[in-house]
Amino acid sequence: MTQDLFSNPAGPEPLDEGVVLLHGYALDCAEPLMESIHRVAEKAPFRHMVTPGGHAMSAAMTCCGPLGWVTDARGYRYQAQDPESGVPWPEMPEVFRHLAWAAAKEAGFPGFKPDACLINRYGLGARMGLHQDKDERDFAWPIVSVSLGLPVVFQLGGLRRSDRPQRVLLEHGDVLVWGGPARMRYHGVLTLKAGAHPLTGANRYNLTFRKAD
Ligand code: MD3
Ligand code: FE
Repeated sequence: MTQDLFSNPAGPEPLDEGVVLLHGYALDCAEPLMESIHRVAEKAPFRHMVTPGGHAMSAAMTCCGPLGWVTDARGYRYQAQDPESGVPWPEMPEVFRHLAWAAAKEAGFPGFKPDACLINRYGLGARMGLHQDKDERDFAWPIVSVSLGLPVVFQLGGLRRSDRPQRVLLEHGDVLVWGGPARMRYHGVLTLKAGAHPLTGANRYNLTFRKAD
């Protein structure tokens, strides 16, 4: 293993070309973020979406903002309505928008105004296999990710699926900005282990902010 799992000095840390780790950047707003997640989920409940291949995802998902990412038998896409209700996704909470904007600026992407936030909830045993995020229109914008609750081992692969992934521990409050040459890298998360977090219980939440359109 080339990556040290347990040392993360404070401040922006370039993990690799185009990847900026802001360790603990969301700690100060973790409580409002969690309250906002719960408020979004009252309107657009977490659900296990089904891949085009017919498999239910182990992470539960919901979205907020003008666009939401969905998967079903027809494929992957962004759309303005929650397919479960037919109504627009909940508005992106101000604390979300501000965090994404500030983190992107810190990482060298001023002016980031995401139009989609995908919220993933991982319970015991949930994982996400290696994939690329390529359903967005303009890959010049970064993706900003925010980890809350239980830690998980993240896999940072390369530009080809066959590239051996590096392992990075993602912890409560970590914010990562994936831009430039990192934008199209394969990535995933290993199986969530049992645990208890004061804010999230047995879960890990991940927010990913995207400019989809
Ligand atoms: C690297 N989520 O929602 S966040 C996803 O922890 C997703 O829920 C994971 O992958 C999670 O699509 C990982 C970190 C992340 C997000 C987007 C990336 C890493 C990325 C896009 C390009 C490269
Ligand atoms: Fe992804």
